[in-house]
Amino acid sequence: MDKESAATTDPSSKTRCGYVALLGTHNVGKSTLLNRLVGAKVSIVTPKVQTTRNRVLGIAINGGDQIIYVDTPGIFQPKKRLDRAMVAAAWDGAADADVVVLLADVKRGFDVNTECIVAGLAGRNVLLALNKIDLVKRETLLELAKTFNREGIFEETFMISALNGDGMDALLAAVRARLPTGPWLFPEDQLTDMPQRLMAAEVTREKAFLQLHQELPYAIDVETESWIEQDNSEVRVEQTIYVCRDSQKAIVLGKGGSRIKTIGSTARADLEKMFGCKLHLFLHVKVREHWHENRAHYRERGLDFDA
Ligand SMILES: Nc1nc2c(ncn2[C@@H]2O[C@H](COP(=O)(O)OP(=O)(O)OP(=O)(O)O)[C@@H](O)[C@H]2O)c(=O)[nH]1
Ligand SMILES: [Mg+2]
Repeated sequence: MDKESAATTDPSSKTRCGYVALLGTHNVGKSTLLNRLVGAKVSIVTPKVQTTRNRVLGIAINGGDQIIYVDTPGIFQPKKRLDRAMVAAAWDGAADADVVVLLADVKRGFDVNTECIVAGLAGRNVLLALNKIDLVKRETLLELAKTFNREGIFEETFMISALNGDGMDALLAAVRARLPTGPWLFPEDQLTDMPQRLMAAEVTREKAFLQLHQELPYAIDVETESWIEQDNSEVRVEQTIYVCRDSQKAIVLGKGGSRIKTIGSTARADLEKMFGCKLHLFLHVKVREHWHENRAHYRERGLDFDA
């Protein structure tokens, strides 16, 4: 995190500013929570596991404090290179943070991945956020809170629904109280540090994830090849969806190009909202057999190829 070069407010002010890592296994709602706390779509969300592949910053201002949330990839037992890099990025996010919030899905409870994360957080002060409370009864929640708190590492427990916003005020107050005093590290209107080309690629990957099934979402990657701002203030964006095999290319295209058309139109609608301009999106599908083994892919996303 480039704290040195980031813009600051008056250093004599009494504001608070710090990094808050959102940690948890996959699919517990970390990205949904980040978007809710920031009040805008910054990180992509799907019902599929391993949606977030790299660290995503979401910056919010609350009552004069600047809170820099760090969304992280879900932590699990990694096997492949990309999985290892994702899990390493998640732990890096926690290492640098002033506050760590561990998220858990109340439907899944204290599963083996969460157990490993708790072990890895030994010695840290951690806030526990039991998420998706809209899905279970209150009695179940109290039992679950007891189970988690046997671990003895949680300073406070919060029952939240990142989806409908329940429990946000209490969580936010606890987070703010733990931030160090100091000047803001980012300009007031900045929501993330993610370059817009990568953000646009992420949105298209989200739409592709939603359209594809089984293993296919994990075989794709999206790159923004060009982003051209035209004289009429419209933007022309060219992106490539990479797949590992020819057979996958046919599935991404769909019958008569129907699937790629849906991916393109849904991505364009989101991108126009996010960037506040009319946008022309051109999608291509190409086979790049070994993109998982491409060092540049990892570098561009701040991932460690050798993790
Ligand atoms: N019912 C309910 N669903 C939720 C809630 N929060 C998140 N979800 C859903 O859970 C799924 C996963 O949400 P994400 O925010 O992508 O989860 P994540 O932890 O970022 O997942 P990874 O990036 O894969 O690690 C999505 O379908 C969300 O809509 C919640 O409070 N209630
Ligand atoms: Mg996520």
